[in-house]
Amino acid sequence: MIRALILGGTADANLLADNVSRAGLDAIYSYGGRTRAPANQPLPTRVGGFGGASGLADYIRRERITHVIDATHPFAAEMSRNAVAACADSGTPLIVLERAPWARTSGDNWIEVADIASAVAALPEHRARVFLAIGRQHIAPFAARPQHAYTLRFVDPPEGPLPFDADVIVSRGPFTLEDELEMMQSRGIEWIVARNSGGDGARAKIDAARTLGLPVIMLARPQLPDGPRAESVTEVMQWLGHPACLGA
Ligand code: 3Y8
Ligand code: NAP
Repeated sequence: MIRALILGGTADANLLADNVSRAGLDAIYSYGGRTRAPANQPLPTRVGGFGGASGLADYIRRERITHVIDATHPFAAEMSRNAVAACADSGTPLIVLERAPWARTSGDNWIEVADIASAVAALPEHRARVFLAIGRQHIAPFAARPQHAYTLRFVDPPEGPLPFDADVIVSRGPFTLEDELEMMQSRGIEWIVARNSGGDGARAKIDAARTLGLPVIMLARPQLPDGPRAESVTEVMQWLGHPACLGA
C-alpha cells in the first residue's frame, strides 16, 4: 500500500500533488515554511523542517511512508541531501523530480557563475540598475557593492531592515513576459542576477532580458547526490505505478 511523502514548494510539486490526489493515492505534501501563506494543496499538508536527515528518517518511520518524491527546487540543496541520507537510512525508495536547467540560446547575454560571491564580483564597478531575482535568503553579500540601484523581488514583505538600500517588489510568481518587460523597462533595469531554476514559473525574466538585450548573471545549480530522477510528473506517476492524469 503506497503512502507517499512529497517534498514540495514548487510549481512541479503542485502539479504532482494534483495528479497524486486525483489518482486517489495516500500522500502527504510538505512545505519548508518559508512563506507566510503557501498555496493550498489537494493533499494533507505539513509545514516546517523535519530536524535534519535524522528527523526526516524518524518522520518516515513514524508516518509509515513507503515512497519519497523530492520535488523541491534545484537550489534547495540541503533538503535534497537530507532526503538522500534519510531514505538510505530508512530503506525508503526516493525519486527526485528535477526540471531541466534553462539552456543559453542565441541572443542570451549570460555571465555564468558558480556562487553568490562570483555574482557580486561580476557586477560592473560603475553604478548600475540591478534586478536581484534570487529571493531573500542570499542577498546580504551584495552589500559589498552599495553603489548600485537594486530592485529585489520577495514572496512576502521584508520583515526587518535590508542589508542595503533597495526597491522591493513583493510578488510570488509565476511571472509573465509582458509583466517582466514592463517592470524592467519602467525601472530602467540594466543587469539581472538569477538562479538557473529551470521550469516555466521563473523563466519570463530570462526571456525579457534577451528581448531587451540585458546581461544576466546566471547562478549555476548546486551539485546534488546521484540517484533516481524524473523530469516529468508522468515519470513520477509511472514510478508510483499509476498512469498520470491529463495535463501532467
Ligand atoms: C515556499 C510556495 C506555484 C509555485 C511558484 C517555481 C516557480 C514561482 C520562481 C523571481 C524568482 C525564487 C523564490 C521563486 C520561484 C515559483 C514557485 C518559484 C523564485 C514559492 C513557495 C515557497 C517559496 C520559497 C521561496 C524562497 C525563494 C524562492 C522566491 C508557496 C512561492 C527567488 C527562487 O522569502 C523567502 O524566504 C523565500 C524563499 C526559497 C528563494 C530564496 O532564497 O529567497 N522560493 N517559493 C516553499 C516552502 O515553504 O516549502 O508559497 O506557495 C514557490 C515558487 N517559487 O505556486 O506555482 O516552481 O520555481 N521562488 C529562484 O528561482 O531563484 C523567484 O523573482 O524571478
Ligand atoms: P534548503 O535550504 O534546501 O532547506 C533548508 C531546510 O529547510 C531543510 O534542511 C529542511 O529543514 C527545511 N526544508 C526545506 N524544504 C522543505 C520541505 N519542502 N519540507 C520540509 N522541510 C523543508 O531549502 P530552501 O532553498 O530554503 O527551500 C525551502 C522551500 O522553498 C522548499 O520547499 C523549496 O522547494 C522551496 N523553493 C525554494 C527555492 C529556492 O530557490 N531555494 C525556489 C522555489 C521554491 P530540516 O533540516 O529541519 O528538515
